[in-house]
Amino acid sequence: MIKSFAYQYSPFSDLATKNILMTRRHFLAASSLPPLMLQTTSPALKRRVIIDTDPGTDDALAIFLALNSPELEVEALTPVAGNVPLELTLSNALRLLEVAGHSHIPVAAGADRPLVRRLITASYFHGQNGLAGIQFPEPTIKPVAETATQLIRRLVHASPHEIGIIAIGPLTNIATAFREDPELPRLIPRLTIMGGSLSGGNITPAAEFNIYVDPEAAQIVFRSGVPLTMVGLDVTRRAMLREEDIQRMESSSKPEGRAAGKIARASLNLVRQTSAAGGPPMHDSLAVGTFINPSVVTLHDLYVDIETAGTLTAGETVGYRKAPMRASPPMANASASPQSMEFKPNARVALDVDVDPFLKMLVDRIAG
Ligand SMILES: [Ca+2]
Repeated sequence: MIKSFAYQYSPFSDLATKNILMTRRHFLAASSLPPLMLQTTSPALKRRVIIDTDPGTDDALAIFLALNSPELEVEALTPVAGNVPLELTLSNALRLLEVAGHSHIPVAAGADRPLVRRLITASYFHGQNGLAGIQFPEPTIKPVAETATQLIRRLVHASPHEIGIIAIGPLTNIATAFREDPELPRLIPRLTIMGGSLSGGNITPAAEFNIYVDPEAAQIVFRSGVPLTMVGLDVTRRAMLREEDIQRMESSSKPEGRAAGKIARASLNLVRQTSAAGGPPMHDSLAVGTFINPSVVTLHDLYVDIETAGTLTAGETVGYRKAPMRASPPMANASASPQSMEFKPNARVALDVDVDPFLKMLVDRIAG
């Protein structure tokens, strides 16, 4: 009863709408909590989660946030090629777990390239090593023998409807798992992604980086029917670390707090080399924050599909709020007539964010 309550609290859980096993006392207790008081949720209510990731400077802080959040039980990390090649995202994931004292969490190697495209990385923004050039010791722990998709499928099937996923890199691993195992999307209570944008991209005018790297994978995921929350640039580009946040992490008594401070300081310097103002955006951490407590953002039900054909726009997330839902006209030599689509929301999309409470949660938890 208690175990399932954590999901039932989430207003976006399938179970929530059914109120299965939820007592009136639980419901009233959950309803009356101010949103950020959920930080004190007892360990008995932990939600189990896999983090699919491409560390990545903001991935590092996102992973530290998850590991320091009493609401979450991190079951595994599944690195994927993205910000830097898999060789580095894999070793960085192992390094970050060691730094944070969570060496017991399994790490399973994922895809080393997108489904059908060449890998484009973002080392200009994450440093050649993916962690803004900060050197951490070589990891002593090793990846498990299973691949990322084998591990994801095994964990989800062993505990159907219990294990959520936070995906903060290109969606190659998740799409591959869904393709291998079409039943999987129905067994995952929530997939929260950092990715996409309804307000312009960051790697091209149209596309956000994670979706741009593997648009075909993103299309599989968005069309899969999995309960999906999209935390994209519309909100994440506004959640920038401030100088005082970085100083708090730098003076933390916790190893992962100080590691986060070093990465954030180096990221700030990289940001200053590439753009005019502001601090490092906490793209991935906001996806973790939203998974923990959706009230840090404002979510809207939309139908979102992924542009995969465009030569200038591949990876664009096209969001429909209402009819008419219509695709581009067919070519003159095609037999099909213009396609009208049924409006059926497939994603909860974050379109506004309460930045200060989110940053407070992030820094309080990481810095300790
Ligand atoms: Ca990432």
